[in-house]
Formats: sequence, C-alpha cells, structure tokens
Amino acid sequence: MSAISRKVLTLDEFTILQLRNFPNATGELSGLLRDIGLAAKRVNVEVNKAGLVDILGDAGATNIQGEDVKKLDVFANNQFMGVLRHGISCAGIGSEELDDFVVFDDPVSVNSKYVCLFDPLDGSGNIDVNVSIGTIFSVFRRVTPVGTPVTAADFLQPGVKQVAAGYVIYGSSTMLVYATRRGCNGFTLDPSIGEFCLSHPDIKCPELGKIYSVNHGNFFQYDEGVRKYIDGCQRKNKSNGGPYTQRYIGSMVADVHRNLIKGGIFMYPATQDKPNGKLRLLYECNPFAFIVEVAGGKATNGQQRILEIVPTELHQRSPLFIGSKLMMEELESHL
Ligand code: P6P
Repeated sequence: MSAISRKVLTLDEFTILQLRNFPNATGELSGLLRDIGLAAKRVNVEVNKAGLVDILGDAGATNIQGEDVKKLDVFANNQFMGVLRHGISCAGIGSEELDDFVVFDDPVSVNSKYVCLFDPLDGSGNIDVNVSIGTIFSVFRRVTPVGTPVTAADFLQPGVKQVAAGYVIYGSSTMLVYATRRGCNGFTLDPSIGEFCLSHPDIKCPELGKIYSVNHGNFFQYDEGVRKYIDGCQRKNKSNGGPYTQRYIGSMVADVHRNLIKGGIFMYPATQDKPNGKLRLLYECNPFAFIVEVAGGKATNGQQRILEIVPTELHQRSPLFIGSKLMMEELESHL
C-alpha cells in the first residue's frame, strides 16, 4: 500500500505514520500525543474567548509556588489530566498546579508504560493582557513495573530519559510542537477542521541567531559572566553578527518558540533573589532542553547540560540558558 501522499498531514495521521514506520511500536505514545492534542484543542477554545467569559481573574487559590492561580490554569490542568486519566497511555502525571504527582491507579492506566509532567498554562500572568501563553509537557517511560502504581521515581528522572516533549502555544495561531529522538515537528491548528496539521516538519534551530531574550530588570543581580555576555550581545561584532535584537515576552513558550524557529538565546539566570532561578526543571527546563537539543541547539543551567541534572524534587527550579548552538557556546565561554 503506497504511503499516505497527502499534502497536509493531521497530528493523528502523522503519529500513526510514525507507528507504521516502527512496526514494533505499541502505539501507546501515538495515543498519548493524540490525547494531548485533544486537550490542547479544548484549552484553546477557552483561551481564545478568555476575554468574553468570566474565566479571567484569580481562582482565589494559590498553587504550591504560592502564585495566584488563574481560573484558566485550573481549567487547563483539568483538561490535560482528564484526557490522560481516561486514556490508555499514561500511568500518572505531575503538574505545576498540583502539589504532588497523581497516580492513575485504575486497572487500565496502571498498565500504561508512560508518565507525563505538565505546566498546563505557562505564562498565565499574561492571560489578562492577551499575550501568547502555552502548555508544556514531558513524557517519560516509567521505571517502576507496569501494573503497579507509579511512584516518585517515575517522575524524578534526568531529562535525557525523556521519550517525548512538546508544547502548545496559544498565540496568533495555535501550534503544537513536539520532539522525539526521531525529530521535532510543528502542527498548526486549522480551526475549519479542528485538527492540528503538520506545518513545520523537521524543525532545526539555526546555529546562530540575532535575538537574545532575558529580563534586563534583573541585570545587576546576574553573575558577572552572564552580565559580560549580555553586554556583548549589545555590541557591534563582525564575528557573531552583533549587536543582537532584544526580545522578551515574559512568556517562556513564546520566547523559546520564536528562538527555536528564528535562532536566538533565552536566559533565565540565577539571581540573588532566586539563587536557583525561577523556572521549574521538570516541566519547563527539561522539555524545552529536549526539544531544542533534538533541533540542534543546546541547553544548560550555567554549569551542566539541563538534561543531565538528576532531579530530587517535583517542583525544583533551575537556571536556564537555551538556544542556538553557537550563541550558547559563546555564552559558555563567559561562564
Ligand atoms: P519574569 C511566566 O510566569 C514564566 O514562568 C515564564 O513563562 C517566563 O519566561 C518567566 O516566568 C518570566 O519571568 O521574572 O522575567 O517575569
């Protein structure tokens, strides 16, 4: 039978095609990605009308980070947790919105071989001002025996063990980008058919870009090496195309997505106020580090590769430097 020769593949067709190319695959990962795509479509509907319904404003609760939880955060968390709990491909999840990981211990889910970690709605502080926000996800193969309830060990794995990672960006269009070891691909939601369609096949992060993303408000709190690099980004330099353009949206998914496509570097360094940085290792740094490395870029915490950090806590934070290979190597020469 000839391969599907459609011009535009939907996410479901693409994941099934991957399955056809790897006959020994069980289809669980394809199913998990389709479940995530479904939840993303439901979240997208609410995000797109956030200004119209009483879904704005704080839910009155605060999450483990002590941050005000917006209603859309809660909605998004419940959508992703719901599709995975009722699917057949996930044995448990960890989420920025939940103090501890959740075990899916029904007879079907407990036999799944994957666990997921989520930031259900990253950049939620931007919801009320209509700036792009996103969902970030990370998928691991469990390390405990299939058929038993998952434990913390299944979630506290170094990022290099990820099977897949991705994000959804709810912006001028809604995109789902995910990476496996076989590559990184982007799908744009076509509202006319309600399907994510392959729009960015085999994404590669340009080795050199002209964009640097950092919160300049913290500049004097950064280590000297970081300040030297940022200073260099602003100077004329024939060898690296400087000066660069500074772009910082304050929504990690939007900043890193732009740099992934156009080339660039995103930094959330440690500061005196936040000695471990602000971003969470398991569901912000790890997934993006996996995606950007698959696309040819690099990601470190300033000392070591993000993907080699062995986590000790579900919500631990890490400094993050991530982006184009040559820009990262220039930064590393200052650290
Ligand atoms: P700051 C959003 O709250 C977030 O977690 C990331 O999406 C974003 O990159 C970062 O925080 C922005 O933090 O301290 O620069 O406002």
